[in-house]
Amino acid sequence: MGYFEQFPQVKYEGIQSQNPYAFKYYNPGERVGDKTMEEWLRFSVAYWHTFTANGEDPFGAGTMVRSWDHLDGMDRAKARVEAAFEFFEKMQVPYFCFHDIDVAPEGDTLKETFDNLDEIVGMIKEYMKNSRTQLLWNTANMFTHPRFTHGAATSSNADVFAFAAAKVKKGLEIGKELGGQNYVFWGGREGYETLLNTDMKFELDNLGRFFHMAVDYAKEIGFDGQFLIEPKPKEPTKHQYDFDVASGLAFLRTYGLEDYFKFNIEANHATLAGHTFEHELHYARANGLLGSVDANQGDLLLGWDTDEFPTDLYSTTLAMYEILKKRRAWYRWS
Ligand SMILES: [Mn+2]
Repeated sequence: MGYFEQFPQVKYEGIQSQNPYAFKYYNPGERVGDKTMEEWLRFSVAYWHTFTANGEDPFGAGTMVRSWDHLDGMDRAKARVEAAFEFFEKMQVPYFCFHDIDVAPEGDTLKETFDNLDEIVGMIKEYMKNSRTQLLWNTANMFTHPRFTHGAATSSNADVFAFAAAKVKKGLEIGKELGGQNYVFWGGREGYETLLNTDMKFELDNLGRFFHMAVDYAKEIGFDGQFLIEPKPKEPTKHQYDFDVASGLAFLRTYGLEDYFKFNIEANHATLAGHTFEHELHYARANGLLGSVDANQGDLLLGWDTDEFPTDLYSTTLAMYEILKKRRAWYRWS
């Protein structure tokens, strides 16, 4: 039995279509210049928003009702994989992405957590054999558990640094196992609230060391996915070290990492930094470091990260312009 049996496969039907389960503008096979829309856009489903997060906010409980909620632990994780690949098939989406704890529950120990991950990753790998959907990127969640309250690679606690390193090591192995095209580092709680108890230089040095260890390990195991930094200026910490593309670029150059990383630009993170989405895309592109895009939008009247679907046509058009300009193919087309 499927989770989305009542829904047909979503196909392009054009702007005249009244079918709510049809693409009105996105026609995957339609050529724009010398690429198809699908090749330009490379859509990816985010596992946490779509299958794992329950919609809770600081004021109240979750609001999302999933048909696998009655299950617990590994049973729920396995049901999510089944639902996810059914959804990918219905949407004909070429990519997906996930944090480690989106797909498998944490155990009481790191070993138990990794055993859970191994089992679920094995299941995902099996499903991928019969699916066109590939892994755009995976990442390690290093911000939800209380141990990360003061950061991961920039934590003041050496045990936390080691724990985070183990999670990234595992994440790189999973990326290799599933053929991930990128590996993402979002800062999470890599930042601070007050300088009175923060040794900023020491924390940044540790972050630089951490990334070098990740680069070295990727080389060691032959993982050739692109490393991406996803800048965000604040939330959850007041001052996040990867504030925007400019500060991220300065960090990478300071620590000799600029050859190993590109940027994953998120629209809502750009606006939280006081930039437009296209500014961040352009800054990354101008430096040859535009890697991937989290094409959401925020709400300027709220001022926090709302991760909404992009509906602002002006912003979306300018963002797409930057993406088209990035590709050499566009110049032939123009
Ligand atoms: Mn966000």
